[in-house]
Amino acid sequence: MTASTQVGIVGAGPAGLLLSHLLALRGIDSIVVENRSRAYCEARQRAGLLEAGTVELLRTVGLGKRMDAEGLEHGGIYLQFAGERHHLDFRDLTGGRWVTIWAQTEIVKDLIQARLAAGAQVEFEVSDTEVAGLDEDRPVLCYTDAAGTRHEVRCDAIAGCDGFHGICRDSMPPGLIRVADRDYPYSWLGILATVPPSTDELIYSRHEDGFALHTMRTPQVSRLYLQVSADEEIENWPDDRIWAELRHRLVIPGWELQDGPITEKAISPMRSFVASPMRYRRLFLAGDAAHIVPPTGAKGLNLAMADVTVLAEALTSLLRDGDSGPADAYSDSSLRRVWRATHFSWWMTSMLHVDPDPDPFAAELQLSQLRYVISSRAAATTLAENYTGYFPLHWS
Ligand code: RFL
Ligand code: PHB
Repeated sequence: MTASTQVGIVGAGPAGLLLSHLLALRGIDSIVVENRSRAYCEARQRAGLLEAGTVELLRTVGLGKRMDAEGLEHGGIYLQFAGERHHLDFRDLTGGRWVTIWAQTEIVKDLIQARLAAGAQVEFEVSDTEVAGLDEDRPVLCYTDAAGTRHEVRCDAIAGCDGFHGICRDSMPPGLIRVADRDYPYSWLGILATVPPSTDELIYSRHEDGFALHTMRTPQVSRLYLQVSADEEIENWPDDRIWAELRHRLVIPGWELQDGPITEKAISPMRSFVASPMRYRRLFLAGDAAHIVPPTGAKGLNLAMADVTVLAEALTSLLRDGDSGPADAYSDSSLRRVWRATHFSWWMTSMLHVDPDPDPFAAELQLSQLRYVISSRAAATTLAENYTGYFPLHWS
């Protein structure tokens, strides 16, 4: 089957779905192809923390209703080390900026519902996705649909929003992409538990036995993470052991961690990865397809949504007005934001995690940096302005 559209989008994660939504607001047609099922995309547990700019964007484009009713606005975080907990007040430090807890699963549900309600073509459970004809003016997106029919869709542009393991990045000509990356010598074990959070705002704890983070999803559901070794296996972590280790790394006098049934647990590696450029002719990469950050800075989802906000404007100029300037600037301008977030995520990760090889020098540097962050307004402001989102997003 052959067809044509303006923008072919690979991947129905937050990047691909939001891009399709934003393009529709500008009157541009797209198709989204996704190799997983709708149910899988809506249930995949991942990010939960949105920068103020991401929240405002979602409101502006008509996706803020449930987020405004059910999201949890936080004006700061707790930083814990050497057995003490300290509060950083983002509103005070940044002139009023904040963050919101609103799960990626909920954003994806709202986006899928909005796209389908608008009559958009979103194809789930496709296979053998390919992008071809990249040296022509109209590249082709090929896929086999859930019923087994092969499709070729001619596009004015293709957006690779297919995550870190997708096919679009590797479809670029050999030698074009430069990669800068870093693997960290530890992983995160994350759980979702049916128990009210034991804290009003997130707790980032550097403990001599490893990092721990207490975050949340709703007033009834907690999300917590533990630093574990890079080759750790989830079978080694029965629920009792997880709660005992969380308690050990998070406890301070006068505070208790409530536990409850664990409904989900998984281990994720920690990695920084930046591919550049994010474009070859009419193929554009966005989100995790182009870059990965370790989750300590809570930047991955925010970066994915920022990329496609810039890309939607660039594609609108290119396809509606015939102006290629913003498309030509897309990679460089996105990479400036990406590298700021990459540095911030690396810095937060390095400051809070314990090296598996004992290193007293590194440990003292971490503690000194943490003492500096909680005692110097300038240092605290650096953390706060990066955490709440340093680069403003523009969408009118
Ligand atoms: P996604 O979400 O990976 O979506 C890509 C989609 O493409 C599909 N796909 C294909 N479809 C068709 N054909 C192919 N050949 C395909 N190959 C792949 C996939 O099935 C998938 O549906 O990428 P996107 O849209 O760029 O979104 C990125 C975010 O998901 C990611 O950056 C965040 O989840 C990262 N992250 C966090 N980010 C934050 O901003 N704040 C956080 O608090 C935060 N916490 C986290 C996180 C990531 C985590 N993990 C598990 C990596 C916490 C964790 C534990
Ligand atoms: C989350 O809520 O899953 C979360 C929050 C902050 C982080 C990482 C993950 O730094």
